[in-house]
Amino acid sequence: MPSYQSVVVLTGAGISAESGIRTFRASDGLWEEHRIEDVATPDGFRRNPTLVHDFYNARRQKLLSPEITYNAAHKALAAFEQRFSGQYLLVTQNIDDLHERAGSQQVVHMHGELLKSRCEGCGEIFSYLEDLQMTTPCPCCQLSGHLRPHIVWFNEIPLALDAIYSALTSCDLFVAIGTSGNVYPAAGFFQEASHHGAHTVELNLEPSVSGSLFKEQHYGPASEVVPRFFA
Ligand code: BJW
Repeated sequence: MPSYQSVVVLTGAGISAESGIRTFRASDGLWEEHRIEDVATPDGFRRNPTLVHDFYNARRQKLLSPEITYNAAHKALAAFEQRFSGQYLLVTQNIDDLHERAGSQQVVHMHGELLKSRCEGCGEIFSYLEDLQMTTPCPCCQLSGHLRPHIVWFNEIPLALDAIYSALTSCDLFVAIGTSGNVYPAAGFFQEASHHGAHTVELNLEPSVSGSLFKEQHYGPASEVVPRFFA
């Protein structure tokens, strides 16, 4: 890899696919079994909070099960961060914690974190409570019925956008890994970086929606293409 001063990496569900976590839009993906508007929108949560809590509690159990571990792609990014002396930001759309488990330090979870909950009453964020239900009181303000997964649902504003756009405008390398490019604003990040002069690279199993617009592309499983690119 040529020398760069400032690198932004965006990851999506594809980087965790080989770790046993399902992606969203594949034929056997997560959205095949659920209506997005029921489990991943604020309106869906208002209509049926129990369904939404059950959906996320099941995914928490899966994430915490022994068979789920980080893979070579997560590890390669953590190793790159450790040896890279320039500016580096890892932005993930993923709500799992596999980047952190692999050793990544500077991770921005723009769509939230599965292992956290948030109180809609007082705004406090904390480690999720086992089998979170609407009757559980908030540990901070003691209000019941206000706890929700700390997840960015459709029509909600993603997290840390100021820091992300600031990094995008000053990076000279932007790499998107394992994301289909269907969900905004993340799907537009490569254009923002490119507009400010960055080299843009797509690493994915197959071309994403905007794959041909990246300046460089490498296709294959993340566990192979990511370690090769960041070697
Ligand atoms: C591999 C691999 C291997 C497989 N190796 N690769 C019309 C109506 C309503 C809203 C909108 C609208 N038009 C636009 C919007 C906005 C909306 C949006 O983009 N909708 C589109 C669907 C059209 N976006 C929002 O609502 C966002 N908020 C927003 O826009 O706020 C307004 C605002 C923004 C900015 C400034 C000011 C205001 C919020 C979006 C929240 C997304 N949330 C989810 C759910 C999270 C919770 C959960 O997990 O349950 O986030 S949706 C889901 O998609 C999840 C993901 O992070 C996200 C992206 O998916 P990803 O990662 O790309 O996964 P896949 O499955 O799509 O792709 C996997 C890829 O991996 C594929 O390419 C495979 O080939 C590849 N792959 N195996 C390498 N082994």
